[in-house]
Amino acid sequence: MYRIPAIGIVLALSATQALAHPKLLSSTPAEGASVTSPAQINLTFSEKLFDKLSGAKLIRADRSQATNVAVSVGSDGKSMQLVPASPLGAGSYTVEWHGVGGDTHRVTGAVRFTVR
Ligand SMILES: [Cu+2]
Repeated sequence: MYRIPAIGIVLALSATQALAHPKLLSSTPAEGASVTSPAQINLTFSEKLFDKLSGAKLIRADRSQATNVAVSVGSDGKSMQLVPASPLGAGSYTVEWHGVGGDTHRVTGAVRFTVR
């Protein structure tokens, strides 16, 4: 009877953990926060992102997209910044982000906040 060597299982598990797909660790503003108009929005991830395959949109309460927002992945690959060209007016916003990390999975998520 063929047996899978234990060392093979250990290597397979550690490879999986090293390439876990990116998770959002934190954001500024935080999920659900009510803030004064932010100069920029920052997202921090658990894994490096490929900047060409990653990005975000800022969506207003009426589902329109705020188009005057510059989106970039930080030089460390683990953060994303959205910088509005002009101050955000009062209301509800959703950051809809997507990212591709080392395991090549496309991961998406959203952060909601309110400008008061
Ligand atoms: Cu993954």
